[in-house]
Amino acid sequence: MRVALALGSNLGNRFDTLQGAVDALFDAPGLTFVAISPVYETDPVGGPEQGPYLNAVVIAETTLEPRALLERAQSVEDSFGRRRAERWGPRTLDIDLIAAGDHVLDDPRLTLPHPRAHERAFVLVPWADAEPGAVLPGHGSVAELAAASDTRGVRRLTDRTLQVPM
Ligand code: A4P
Ligand code: MG
Repeated sequence: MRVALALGSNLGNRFDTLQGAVDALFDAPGLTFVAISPVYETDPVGGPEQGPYLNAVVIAETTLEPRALLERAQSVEDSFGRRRAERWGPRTLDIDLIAAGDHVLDDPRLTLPHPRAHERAFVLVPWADAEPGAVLPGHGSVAELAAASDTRGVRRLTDRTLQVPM
């Protein structure tokens, strides 16, 4: 099954956190790397006043069930000191499961596709870079959604790229 994971950080050493998260995600069986996007610096969307994020999207193939993958993502968040204090508040690391094959789930603990992905340039733009032919179930072409989204607060980092996990 093909999965898209969105990574975000706006506290601490944001770039090193994203790289560490990518490495940690693939540092266990069941997940095979496919592609990674450039890193974008993005204006915060929603929540309290907070600093800019770095965001990226990673594409993988997996044999894991979506819930098991979410658990892995959350344990990586925890290992980077994630505190769940305030919804949409600043965080060292957020890993969202954006889509998992054509799974549609309506459980608050795991909603698939991610309920806000289709309207968020900080997800759509890097996703379209990493997987130009991607389709967001229920919404269509990710590249078209990205092109139609408000990208004013989304700036590509030109001097640094994430390393592919070993
Ligand atoms: N959950 C349900 N579905 C999913 C899913 N598909 N992927 C549940 C991940 N988690 C999912 O998440 C809250 C609960 O959502 C989890 O317990 C999980 O079971 P959380 O990570 O603890 O809290 P959160 O991230 O603050 O909440 P939420 O609703 O996921 O926030 P969003 O919508 O992800 O927004 N602005 C910029 N520029 N860049 C960002 O990355 N991120 C957010 C977070 C807001 N603004 C941002 C960014
Ligand atoms: Mg989250």
